[in-house]
Amino acid sequence: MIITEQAMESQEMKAARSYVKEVYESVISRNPGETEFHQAVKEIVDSLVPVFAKHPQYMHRGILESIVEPERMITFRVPWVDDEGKVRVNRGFRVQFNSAIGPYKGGLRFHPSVNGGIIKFLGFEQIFKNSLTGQPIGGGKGGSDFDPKGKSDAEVMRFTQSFMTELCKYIGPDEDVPAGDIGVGAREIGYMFGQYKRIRGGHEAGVLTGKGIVYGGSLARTEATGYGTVYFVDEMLKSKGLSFEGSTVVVSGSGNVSIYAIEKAIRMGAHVVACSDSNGYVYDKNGINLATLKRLKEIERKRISEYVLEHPHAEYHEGCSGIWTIPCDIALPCATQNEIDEASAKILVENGVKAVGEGANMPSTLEAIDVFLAAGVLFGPAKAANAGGVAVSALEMAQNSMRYSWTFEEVDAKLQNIMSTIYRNSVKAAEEYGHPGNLVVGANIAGFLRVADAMMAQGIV
Ligand code: NDP
Ligand code: 2IT
Repeated sequence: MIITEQAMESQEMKAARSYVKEVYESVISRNPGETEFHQAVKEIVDSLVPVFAKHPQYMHRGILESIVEPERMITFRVPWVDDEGKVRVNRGFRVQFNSAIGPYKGGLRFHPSVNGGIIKFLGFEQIFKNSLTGQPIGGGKGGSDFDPKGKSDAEVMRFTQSFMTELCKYIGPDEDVPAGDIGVGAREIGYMFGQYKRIRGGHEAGVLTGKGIVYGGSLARTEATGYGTVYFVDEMLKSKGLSFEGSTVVVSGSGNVSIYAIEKAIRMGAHVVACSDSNGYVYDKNGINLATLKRLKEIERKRISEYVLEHPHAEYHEGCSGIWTIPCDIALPCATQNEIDEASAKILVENGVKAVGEGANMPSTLEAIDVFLAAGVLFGPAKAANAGGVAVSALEMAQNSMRYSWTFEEVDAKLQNIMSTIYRNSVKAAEEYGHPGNLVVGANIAGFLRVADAMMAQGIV
């Protein structure tokens, strides 16, 4: 019997689909209740079906069942004493997910919602994101359910010192290199670096990234994630003859990623009309005043509602999801996971959104992504669009190793180059594997292949 090429292909696709389904079902049963982790795995495995069909050797070697299992998951107690003298106990986490292409690398998140499933979703995504940057960094993530809001500087210092007293046993410039994420910025990194140095001795600058410039930080790391997201979206826009110039932009959040996405979008000629925090959002039809925003959030650590006290023509609305009802050309979700659900995605599409760039990690639900892709919206998935932060972290590690620092312009030029390479590689992988224009599939595949090849080369470890 002659088997046609098409029938052959569909048989291979069938085998790949059933392999992926089996691994996904085992992830659900082995990690009960970790819904965000399940969601992150689902997005990846669905994208990888054509890869396993084309390269069955990855299936035979069990790459997928290996990659969904962290190499190591560390959980620890973080006791500290608050300003009233009361003992508080938080939980600390570090997931060392995959070291096939380099030392574990990924941020630390301090937020009351942090649990093992959240850290695993973030660490899992980080494997593919870090691979996409083209740099030698593996995937890791960590954090704590500590809530920095409303805490004094002294309390934050005592907590971070206690956190690092335990974490320092597991990290190092060639082993695992943490950085910031939600609730962890320059202040927290500074205290953690000080404690690490005190315990371990020596000045191992490359153990953390996002450090202050005066003690080994990289210029442009603060700006990198937000700028990188805008550079990535600009690449998507250019492919359709569009640009930021004159466009209306909505950016959720008002933290590190949001502030610098807003700054770069404004510099590219956009009109950024809204931003938010976890209490509500501000709509300023004249354009968000960046100087006010930076002062309120970076210096005074105040709520976004205070913006309207200084700009009374602007509107403040309680609640987060309302921000997506504001008509815009470009939406940049830069706050947190699952902030755009199916209903919000539909409203954005009805209002004519042309591009969505994910500055946050997994800000769109799987259903929301389907809405954007079906409507032909240019969609920049998180792993690709927000990879600029970790990419510049890797440049910070490189500078620390060289005991040398590049200028802001040099780092920014490297960042732009990395973002356009990620864009091109994602476009190419999407085309090669039968999903032209789908950057979710393209980024997942391009990120996966490098890690899978490294795992194949290194044997069953
Ligand atoms: P920040 O802590 O600086 O800012 C977070 C912002 O998001 C704040 O405005 C915060 O509001 C808001 N936010 C946080 N949690 C929620 C929530 N549950 N609901 C609504 N709003 C919320 O963090 P970053 O800017 O660093 O991080 C933002 C996102 O970007 C995260 O998804 C992070 O994982 C991702 N990311 C960060 C990178 C980095 O380099 N920092 C790199 C790549 C991705 P509030 O102050 O009220 O809590
Ligand atoms: O999600 C991320 O990529 C980050 N929080 C940045 C990680 C890093 O190591 O710079």
